[in-house]
Amino acid sequence: MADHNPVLQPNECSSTLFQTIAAPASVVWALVSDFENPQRYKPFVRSCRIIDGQANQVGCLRRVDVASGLPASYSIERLEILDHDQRIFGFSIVSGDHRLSNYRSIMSLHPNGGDETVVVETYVIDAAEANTKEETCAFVDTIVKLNLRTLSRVAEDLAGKAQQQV
Ligand code: A8S
Repeated sequence: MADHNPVLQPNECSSTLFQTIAAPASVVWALVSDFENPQRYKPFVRSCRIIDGQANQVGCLRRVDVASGLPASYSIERLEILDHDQRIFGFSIVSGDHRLSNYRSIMSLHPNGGDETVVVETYVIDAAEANTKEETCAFVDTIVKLNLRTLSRVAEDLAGKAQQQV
């Protein structure tokens, strides 16, 4: 089971977001589990490369460069969990020129019958210095919601295309 109820330290905040996608879990999982290519569904990601370890092996590190105009330009992230059987994916942010401190996220996929998938994503983060927990979570929520909505659109596109080939 993915842990969507983390125990929080006093300086941490957390949020859980849900997205229903009209595509099979296998299609959504192919996108989510591709640690090397977050740009497939994260609209702010400009490019990404593995900088340590073997791609898609737990413990490997990726460098993510993000679009200009954001309060940061890059992020170094570690693959923490990759469970293909239960479809659970987790990563943490270990450094970068942003203000997100001690960020980690876990995502699980749940087939919903009728070829639908429910994605549940929970993140935990330290409240940014000079910001309240609410402000920190509001900022991150905006990014994660946009990622999940884009994931939905891309997966539904792929599923639609797959169907046309039958
Ligand atoms: C994710 C989640 C987040 C990514 C944030 C929160 C980020 O890529 C962006 C802006 C920032 O200020 C921080 O699943 C950082 O990717 C879009 C560069 C890390």
